[in-house]
Amino acid sequence: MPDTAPLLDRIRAVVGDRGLLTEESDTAAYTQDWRKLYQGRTRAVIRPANTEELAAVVTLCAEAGAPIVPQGGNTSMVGGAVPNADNSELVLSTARMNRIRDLDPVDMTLTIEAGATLKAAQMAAAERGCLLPLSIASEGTAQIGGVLAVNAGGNNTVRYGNARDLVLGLEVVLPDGTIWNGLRRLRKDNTGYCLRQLFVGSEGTLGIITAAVLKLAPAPKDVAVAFCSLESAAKALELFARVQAYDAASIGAFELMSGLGTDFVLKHIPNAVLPLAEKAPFYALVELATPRPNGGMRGAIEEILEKALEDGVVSDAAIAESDAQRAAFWRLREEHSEAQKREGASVKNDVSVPVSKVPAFIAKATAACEALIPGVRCVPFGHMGDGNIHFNLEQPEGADPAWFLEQDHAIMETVNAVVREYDGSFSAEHGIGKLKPYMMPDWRGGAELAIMQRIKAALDPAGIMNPGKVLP
Ligand code: 2HG
Ligand code: ZN
Repeated sequence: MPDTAPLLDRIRAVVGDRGLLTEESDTAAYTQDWRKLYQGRTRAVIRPANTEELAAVVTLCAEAGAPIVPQGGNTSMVGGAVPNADNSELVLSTARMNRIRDLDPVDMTLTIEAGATLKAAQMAAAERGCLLPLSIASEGTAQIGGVLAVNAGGNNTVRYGNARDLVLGLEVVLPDGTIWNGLRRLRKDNTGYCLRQLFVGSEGTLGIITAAVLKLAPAPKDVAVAFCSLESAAKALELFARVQAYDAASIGAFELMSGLGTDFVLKHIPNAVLPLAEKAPFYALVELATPRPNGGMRGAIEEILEKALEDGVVSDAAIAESDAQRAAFWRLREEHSEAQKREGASVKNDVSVPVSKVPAFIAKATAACEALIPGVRCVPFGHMGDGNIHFNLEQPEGADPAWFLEQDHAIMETVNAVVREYDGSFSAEHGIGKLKPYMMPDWRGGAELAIMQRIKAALDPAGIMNPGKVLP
């Protein structure tokens, strides 16, 4: 990268002192990912206050040929938002662009800027009696722009789809600084190529999402949550099939947890308590929800579980009696990543298979990983209702964390071989980022990767937008 001082002066003139961080103590939080897999360096973190400022900054960077790494809440699991270690990339943070521009409870739409956290967006929707039906463990920190850029999935995909399915309109700044205002809130709009879906899932490699129109749903008024123990993942599938047959439209979430992963939560997370008398090899968190008041969710879940207990599908179950208990059940699920981090080094496999293949996949992948690394601790958990399992591996007890992390490619290859057997995907909801581009030719090679490369070349010919991410 050429001398950046003149460029940074020009950028300062656009965003002011408040919008430019250059001291290493200030930029440190932006240069390392949540998992601490990558330590980057940057000369500056730019924090524009609005779309016009952001576009002006991108224009200046494009003129200078300066590579940009867009960043939201920096919660990527695949290093998607951190700069390289060679100090050649500038970080462009959307954090200050966090306004809610509009919420229309009749259109059921929320128009919101990229830097708002997902939690803030959910709360804005709830205040007006609506639901933003996207929920992920990092929602307090993750920002809308990043959530859309990576097409996050999370807990409610089984019912509402992924982030992609909630996007009606987008505003995007392209790699040359052009602002594309596609903030339409239409349910029907067949007008050529669907550009918004091109940017959703592009992980900041084609442009920077600055605002979006999101589709809302009616807020649930009757919710029932159960925490169930199960002898095996196969029993969890049987339970899922029963809930689906009973009332598929009411399933809000169906989450799977392993006994070991839950033990880590109980060990590391303060005040975490198992709501059941005995531990089990697997647990499922089942949420039923309806916008109808007194919609019978409690009765439904009781009926399903009574029969499932009778038939030996479920070993035990607790139904939340209050909002606080419901939150406590969810916490046991949502703290899985944090607990694994505290337990030691872990290698993550964010994969998906057809829902019906989840138990077979878990069994095979567990056997394969245990054969590869004796003593490794498999921690499968996640969104069973949509087939997305986080097949994470915790280092063997007492092993050197650095040594374990060096095995990451071998581990991912082993798991991916099983994923392939079941026609699954090597990246379900976390994206490709910096961690997985090398897998792309193998999984998406041929015409698919060639199309992606042509799109990238057309929109970002100089390759300044999030270089080294997604594409090999
Ligand atoms: C979750 O479902 C997140 O909690 C993180 O997607 C999963 O830590 C992980 O691998
Ligand atoms: Zn997940």
